[in-house]
Amino acid sequence: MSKPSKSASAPGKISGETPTKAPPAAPADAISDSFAEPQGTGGETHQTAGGDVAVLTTAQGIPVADDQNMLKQGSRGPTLLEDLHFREKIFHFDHERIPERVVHARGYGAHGYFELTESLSDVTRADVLQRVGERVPAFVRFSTVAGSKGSADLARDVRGFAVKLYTQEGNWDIVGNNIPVFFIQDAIKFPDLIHAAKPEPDRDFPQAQTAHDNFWDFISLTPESMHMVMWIMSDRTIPRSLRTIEGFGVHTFRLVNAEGKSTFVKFHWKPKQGLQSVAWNEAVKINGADPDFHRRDLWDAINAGDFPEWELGVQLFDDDFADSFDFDVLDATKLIPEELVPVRIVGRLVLDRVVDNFFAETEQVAFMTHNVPPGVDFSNDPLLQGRNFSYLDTQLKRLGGPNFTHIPINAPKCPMAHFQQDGHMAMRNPVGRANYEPNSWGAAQGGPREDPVRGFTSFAEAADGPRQRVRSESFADHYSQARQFFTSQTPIEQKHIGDALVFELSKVERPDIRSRIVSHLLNIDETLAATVADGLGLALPKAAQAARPTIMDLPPSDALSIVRNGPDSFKGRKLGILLTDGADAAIFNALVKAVEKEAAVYEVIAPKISGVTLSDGTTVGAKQKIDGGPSVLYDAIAVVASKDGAALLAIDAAAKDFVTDAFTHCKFIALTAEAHLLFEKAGIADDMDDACLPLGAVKDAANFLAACRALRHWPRELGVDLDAQ
Ligand code: HDD
Repeated sequence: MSKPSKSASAPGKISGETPTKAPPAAPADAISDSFAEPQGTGGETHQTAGGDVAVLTTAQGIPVADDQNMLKQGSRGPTLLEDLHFREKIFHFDHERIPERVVHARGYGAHGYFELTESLSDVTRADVLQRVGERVPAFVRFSTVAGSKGSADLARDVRGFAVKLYTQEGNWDIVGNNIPVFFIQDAIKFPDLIHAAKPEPDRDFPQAQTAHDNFWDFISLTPESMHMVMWIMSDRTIPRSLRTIEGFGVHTFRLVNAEGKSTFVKFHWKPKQGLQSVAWNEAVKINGADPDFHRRDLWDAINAGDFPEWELGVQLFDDDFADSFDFDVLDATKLIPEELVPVRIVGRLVLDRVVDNFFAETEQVAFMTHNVPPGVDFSNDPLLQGRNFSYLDTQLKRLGGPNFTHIPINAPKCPMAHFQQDGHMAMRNPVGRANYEPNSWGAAQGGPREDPVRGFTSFAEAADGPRQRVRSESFADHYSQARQFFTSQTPIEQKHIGDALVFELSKVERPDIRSRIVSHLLNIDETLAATVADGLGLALPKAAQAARPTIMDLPPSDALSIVRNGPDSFKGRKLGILLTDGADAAIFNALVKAVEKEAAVYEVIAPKISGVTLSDGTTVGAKQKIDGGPSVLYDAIAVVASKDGAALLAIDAAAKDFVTDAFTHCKFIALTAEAHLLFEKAGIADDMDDACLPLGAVKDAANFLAACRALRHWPRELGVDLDAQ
């Protein structure tokens, strides 16, 4: 039976519609309620068609008798213009799309909550940061930056990490990325950066990639981007999951307390799942095997009750620290190492509910950097100042009018009262005579009125100086923190940075652009520059002229490495079990038990999607047929095969790829003795190492899952990478 909508008891009214008598400050609950139940289309307000089934109607509520045929004169046409149902249906369909975001077009969102675990009442008056244990609703949208809405999830790209907290003092948006720095220092360069990164304008390719001339041309002429370049060439831009990325507010913001005292702050989201990325060769293959890899992973995890969680951390510092720091805290191409200013954990963000409707929530959500509650304020970072204009402006184009705050996902969940009115698609309309302030209509003094105590006040920073277009001298060091990032990486991570640079620059057609990048690398790390030059077959150029010499001895920071910040369990990770008919039932069952004990998940991959019959006669369903479930979709693999099953796998190209890819991507592998034949025929039997474990007895399953906690066996990589030989 179809679920009756809220409006079922009020015939003729679309669910979510605001009653005409609603006060100007419609209670937020009335709006958010429309998420609580699926939005009706009005159809269910009519009597049913022969029982329980709701009658199909037009958007005007007119019952429809035939949804299969247009209205025609005779049986073979012509078609008649008076066909109101056809015209309305096609009219609406023709207008279903809204412009995709100019950046961060591909994204995926989920609902949850933020809970305060440590009060910041000493440094801010923001209500949401006062009382430990209190929760506010949250919505998070993760995204890639350069690709269009239909691009693949594993593009090498920065990930957006935009958080909307529905506080009692209005919406607070922390619109961040999974990288704590940015390409540019001044917002006026943003259109240039994005034009250069997006597909080239004459040919409209490449899609969702920075591996092309325009991007590297711009970068090579923009030395301030070098720190960010180190981050985007690291594995941070090919995360294993949206659940395994960090988030950063990037800019220096302010917290302001009740006395008007300001403290600088940088925001961090730290994943409880630990940091994890995939290998580049793996990312390329995931994009083909499952372009929705990240969104599916988030959807599946939340629906399975494995709710991803992040800690909110703050780095707090004052003017004295800012003055003593080697770099300008207003420069978004710099970070503050955690060793200098520790990250204080003050809250947790949990995502526990997927959306009901992608368009209504994830597509229409509007994040704006200027959405901050009283007690949070901006710094003079020129990138942040520019963003504060751009985000409001872009919503007008994207969402079609000034009333986008009436869309439930964007509506605050606290009381609202103002005199903004009319405009396209006004859903929340004031009643009564007064639409201006001050007025003397109504009870009391005819509110709503300002509140100088509770209301938002800007930090009273004094500013002076001539009006000019300049870049501050204090922003001039472009290489020191790039070097610090590089020296903070483990050897395998350093290797991946070199590999990524060689890959990207090998897609650049103009040798002078390649060479210009290497000239910048020389100011960062000479070995890296030499590796990249060698990988490109390029003579080492002269180092780029630097506005400031590189500080060579900034101390490495462990917090900047992914490998050093991984999880200590296999929880939430996925084991792929390649299973054949006649496979040992005891071993399969032991594997499943060990997976469940580790709070991990598994999928069965089989020669046929109908599944397999095990040695004891039990049948097991398959999630994937072998060529639809390549090993790149799994964190570790096990091959549980019978003798006959292994013989069949050994002549199957997809099965051979399954094990060679897993091996190349440094994954942990478990296999029964019979399955060895597959590894022989795949050509990897002789190279098998400590991370390839036997499944000879039931107890081996638990040992294998324990080994998987290390996630990858990186020492293997040098053995299989041609470049490294
Ligand atoms: Fe931006 C979207 C993050 C610089 C202009 N940005 C957007 C989103 C994220 C970021 C996560 C997607 C929000 C969503 O899911 O809807 N942007 C950043 C970060 C930056 C940054 C971390 C640097 C620290 N952005 C930046 C600058 C400008 C913009 C300098 C312009 C002056 N960004 C936009 C935008 C977008 C956007 C055009 C496109 C869609 C939207 O805003 O709502 O306004």
